[in-house]
Amino acid sequence: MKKIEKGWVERSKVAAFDRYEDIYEYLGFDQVEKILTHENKTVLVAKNGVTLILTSFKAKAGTTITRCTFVHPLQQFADFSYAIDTENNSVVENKNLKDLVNIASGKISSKNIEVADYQATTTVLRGTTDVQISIKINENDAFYGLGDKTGNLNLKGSYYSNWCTDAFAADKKSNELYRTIPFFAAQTDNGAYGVFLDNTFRTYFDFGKSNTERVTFGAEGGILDFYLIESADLLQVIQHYTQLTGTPNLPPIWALGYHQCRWSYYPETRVKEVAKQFRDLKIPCDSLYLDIDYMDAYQCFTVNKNYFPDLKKLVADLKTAHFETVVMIDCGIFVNENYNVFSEGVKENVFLKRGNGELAIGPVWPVRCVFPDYTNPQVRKWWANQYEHFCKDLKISGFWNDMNEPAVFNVKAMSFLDDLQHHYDGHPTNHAKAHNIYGMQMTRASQEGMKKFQPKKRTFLLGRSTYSGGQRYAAIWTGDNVSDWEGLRLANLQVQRLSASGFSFTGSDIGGFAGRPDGELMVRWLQLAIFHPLMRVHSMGNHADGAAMIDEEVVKAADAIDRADQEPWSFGEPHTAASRKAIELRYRLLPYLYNSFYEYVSNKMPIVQSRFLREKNQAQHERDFYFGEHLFVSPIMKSGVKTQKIELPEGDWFDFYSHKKYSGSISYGVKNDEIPFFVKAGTLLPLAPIRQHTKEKVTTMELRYYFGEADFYDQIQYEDDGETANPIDNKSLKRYFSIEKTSENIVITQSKAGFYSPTYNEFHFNIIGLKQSISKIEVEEKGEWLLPQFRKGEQILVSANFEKITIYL
Ligand code: MIG
Repeated sequence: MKKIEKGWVERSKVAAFDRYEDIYEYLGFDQVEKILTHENKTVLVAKNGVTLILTSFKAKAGTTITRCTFVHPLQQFADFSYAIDTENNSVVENKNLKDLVNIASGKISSKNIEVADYQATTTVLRGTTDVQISIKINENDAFYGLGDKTGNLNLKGSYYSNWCTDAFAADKKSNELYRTIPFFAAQTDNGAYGVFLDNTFRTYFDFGKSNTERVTFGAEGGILDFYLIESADLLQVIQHYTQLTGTPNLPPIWALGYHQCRWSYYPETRVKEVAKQFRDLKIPCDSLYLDIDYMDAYQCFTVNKNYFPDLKKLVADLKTAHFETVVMIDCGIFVNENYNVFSEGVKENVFLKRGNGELAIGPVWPVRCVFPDYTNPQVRKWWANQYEHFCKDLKISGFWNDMNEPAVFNVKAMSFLDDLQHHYDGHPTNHAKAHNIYGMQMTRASQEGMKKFQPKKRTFLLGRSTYSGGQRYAAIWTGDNVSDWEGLRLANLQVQRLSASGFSFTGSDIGGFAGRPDGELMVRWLQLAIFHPLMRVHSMGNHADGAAMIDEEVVKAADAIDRADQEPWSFGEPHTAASRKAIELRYRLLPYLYNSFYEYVSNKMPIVQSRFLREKNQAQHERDFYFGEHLFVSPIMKSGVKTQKIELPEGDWFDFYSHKKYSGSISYGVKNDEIPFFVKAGTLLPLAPIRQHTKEKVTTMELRYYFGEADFYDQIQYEDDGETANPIDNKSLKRYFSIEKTSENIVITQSKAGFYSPTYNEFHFNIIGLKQSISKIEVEEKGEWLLPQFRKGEQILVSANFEKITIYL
């Protein structure tokens, strides 16, 4: 709840001749006088003119999605949203929703929740300044979501606001961070619900902090427009939210490999050296990054010819060595008449202006920058075209959009103030409304460019600032974190929380951005990141003093920073070997991760899943999480841990390394070069061979069956070539496995759909954890019978086209 500023006086208390700084008026919602239905909408008008529009969205059985839009009499309502994935979600149901609302009190009551106390504050001088509403909290309710916040996973008792901010070195007390994801989900005794407040002004959420009885949420302007998702199941709520706001296309498979970044690798000899070291030391890696120093004087879409005399050749050479190159593109454009992006942009009128018509100029990397208005479709097109040379000629395969909050140096506000004018896709407005979607629209424009100039290939774009729905356009890294154990803990929390907020393709700067980890922390961070869909090492490197541009505090911190390297071999043995082992494991798990990504794209299933998503009342468990449906990860979060107490979820779990079966509460003996993780009994786990990069052909895949006691399991495994844009049915393959168990045998059946032929023809098949002895194994392939030799604990080679494996007990 926003505090009313001093000097504001309620209008009803003011006599006609008194003068105050500003006076305000509250508008509530009660005494409904009129109810109409109009094109799938139920419209309720209160006596004071405040109107509530209710719309129902199609959802799976057992779930309801109700959009509640409150408009007060002075506001104009244009039904427009940047967040909603309109291509896939315009399925509105024809339902009369008037019974949800109590005519006298204006309360919206649904199955388990009551939404009440709508309030809009309008003032003479500033118009609508605040809209809010609240929901009753029950004793056991727990709250999750809100994207990237750094506090406890359960948001109960906390207050957060959203205003995209360049939050260098954020800690657990930080509030406004790089992203704005105004969505939360609640687990209640009777089920679950979610609220997505689709409002791009600064939004705020008070989860019972100022009033323990209520969660209050609102925005500092605009319309109170929210989606109420109700279901028996919390995971369903998250999936429906993700359905509403969309998912990205499948990434190129290389983007799920290991990425090496630093601020910055230059000149080109250094880049080549790093590439060579990866191959020489046999540490797998798929991509290398060029940070801002590759640009000529920080001018986007230019190249510093001293450092990179022939970038095209470098990119080609790296590609020959199977490294993809990813380069940084910022949004601040240098004010320089001799720089075509600036001069052309001025001609085309693409840059943001202030209310008085002046170009909005602010310092970022170049000391004077202007900023494209990405909320204008014409500007997005113009921006997309800037990528032509880099994509088509230089053949750069990935891009990285930074500073798009938009961050402005040297000013306390860290960004622009409200008076900047935005197109907002034909709904002109100022920066107060457009700030939070600026970064999202930048990545949208960049994505457009990449798709235009590499139409056949999948794109990879990494972004920093974004808004709900921004997951459609870019993968996200959590931002400038700190190289300490607390930074590792926050990385774990932030990725879990983003994942529960629609963003599965995320990761942190491994090892930390500011400061330097020691070898042990670096290894533990790499191990955690095996299970983060984006696995990228990044650090501030030798640019600590660049932080001087940000503020003095940071300069002090920077002085204390050791500026050494952060590549996986930079910490000496035994850390290099442990780092290699971690990255190798990532490559082994790629088929499983890829399938989990497919589940995310097709079924909106988050890839990293906090315990509370799968088990009720698990809010206290923050450390351990599920990775896809079948793996459970218990990362090491402290120095010198010898044993870790792990509360396994229900059922039997196999230790990935020792194959030992565990259940319940265990004390696990920890090794330096391993991260504890477990495979659920009943899982068929595909494992790729260790490769140095994803272009290396897989010729045999391992397939492990982790024996489970149930009579039946089934599982799907998705595959395709990992690079062709929009794979369609005949370019992909789905393997449907089912496993049936009787007292005499176990039968694993495979049927396939699609026409993609993988590069491998065989599975190394193995059974883990079967106590009984096996008398014989029969493998059936297209009507032929093969009888491989098999001894327990050994692998057998079976055709990847097998139709049936029968294991006789
Ligand atoms: O003000 O491009 O978060 O990843 O290395 C710093 C330099 C600007 C901030 C990004 C960071 C990147 C750095 N950038």
